[in-house]
Amino acid sequence: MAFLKILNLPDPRLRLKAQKISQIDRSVLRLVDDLLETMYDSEGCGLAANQVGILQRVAVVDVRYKEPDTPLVKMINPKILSASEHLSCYEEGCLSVPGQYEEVKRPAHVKVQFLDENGKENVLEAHGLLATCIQHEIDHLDGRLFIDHLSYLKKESILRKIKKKESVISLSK
Ligand code: QAP
Ligand code: CO
Repeated sequence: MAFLKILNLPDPRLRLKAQKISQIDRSVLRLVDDLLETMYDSEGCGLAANQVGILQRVAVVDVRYKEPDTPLVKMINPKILSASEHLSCYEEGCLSVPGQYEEVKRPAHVKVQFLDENGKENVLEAHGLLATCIQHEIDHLDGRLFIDHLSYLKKESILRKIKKKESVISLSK
C-alpha cells in the first residue's frame, strides 16, 4: 500500500470527470488499497480517485467512527439508482478543501449500485452520514465539489479564503 498525495483546490484535475473502469485488474485493486490508506492516514471518511489525480471511477467511504453499523464501502463505477425527495443536512468537509466546512443539503436516502473488488455488482441502500458521504464521493468522480452545493456567497467566501492562503504560501517560498 502507498500514501498518495491529495490534490487541493484549485487544482483543475478536481474538476474533470473520471472514466469508467472497464476491467478490474491488479492496478485497480491497488488503487482501492492506496485510497483507503491515504484516507485513514489523513483522518478522512471518504476519498475518490480524482483527489489523488487518478481519473478512474473508484472511491472509498468509511463512516464507522460515527455510524458503527455501516459497512466500509469500496466502490468501482458507482451509480445512484434512486434518491429520496426528503433531504438531510450535514456539515461537510473535504480533504481537497482543507480547513473549510459548511452544511450541505442532499437526499437523505440513496440507492447506489457499484462493483466491488471481486467484480460483483452490489446495490446498497444508504441513509444518514453514509448516504451523504457516498454522494459527496460520487460528485468527485463527476468533477463536482461540496462547495458547488452552497449559495454563491458561501462558495465565493471559501474560494476567497483559499486564494488568500495560496498567496501567503507563495510569499513564504
Ligand atoms: C466527505 O471528507 C465528507 O478539512 C469526506 O482538515 C465529510 O473525509 C462527507 C478532512 C463530512 C460528509 C461529511 C477535511 C480532514 C476530511 C479537512 C473528509 C481536514 C482534515 C474530510
Ligand atoms: Co471530498
